[in-house]
Amino acid sequence: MTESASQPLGVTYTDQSIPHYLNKYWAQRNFLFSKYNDGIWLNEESWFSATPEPIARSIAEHFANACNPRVVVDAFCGAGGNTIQFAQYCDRVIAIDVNPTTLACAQHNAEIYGVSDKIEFILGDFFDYVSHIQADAVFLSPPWGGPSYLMADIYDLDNMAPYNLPTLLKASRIISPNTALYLPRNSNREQIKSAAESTTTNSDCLVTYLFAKSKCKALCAYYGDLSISGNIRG
Ligand code: MGP
Repeated sequence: MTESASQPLGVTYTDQSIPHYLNKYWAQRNFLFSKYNDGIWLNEESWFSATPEPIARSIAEHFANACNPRVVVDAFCGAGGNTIQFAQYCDRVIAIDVNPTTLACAQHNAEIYGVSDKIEFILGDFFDYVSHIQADAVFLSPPWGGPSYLMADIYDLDNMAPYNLPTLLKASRIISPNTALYLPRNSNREQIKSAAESTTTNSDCLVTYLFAKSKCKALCAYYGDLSISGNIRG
């Protein structure tokens, strides 16, 4: 197990201590992080928003194949599932999270995967940093307003809280048009498409549905050069 400076409260669990409402995520712990048993830290809110590792890897591979970015921003890095995978494919990842416990989890987990030297961790609000960051591509896995997103047949991205799709895209494009969003699988595709049309450089967008163990978990909306699916990594 990798030792980190100090372990925050409530980031390690057992069969007995996992809160009942997180049981389904606990059952998938080695699927969320294949190195879970090496001492991965996850605070309560990270359990339900972590990207399953095979999906995080496929997104990082898509970034590499589509535009081979040198520097990637992970704007809502959570416990680091996506950051760790991006770090395997690019030179540097800028990983941002507003919650100090969540960011401590991401730092610790990156150490377990042996990629922490490629990551710059920032404790803060992504929106405060957009004018100060230089990067080739941006990945956003924002809050979806909790697990209730599945109550609607079609999820309204204009009402996603606390940040809706237009707000997120407007901010990320200050850094780069090469932007991807990890969104609910029932997201309104018309809204994803019309958001692409609001950019002046490239109105294309690519939507991929992300499956794990034969079940659709989420979708990824790719804009800018990331919307080009056929590029081969140079
Ligand atoms: P889920 O709500 O557990 O759905 O989310 P499902 O399909 O009912 O799960 P099942 O396996 O029990 O069938 C599925 C995946 O969506 C999670 O593993 C996360 O990767 C992602 N996800 C879920 N939520 C609520 C969020 C969120 O708020 N933000 C982000 N970025 N991802 C989320």
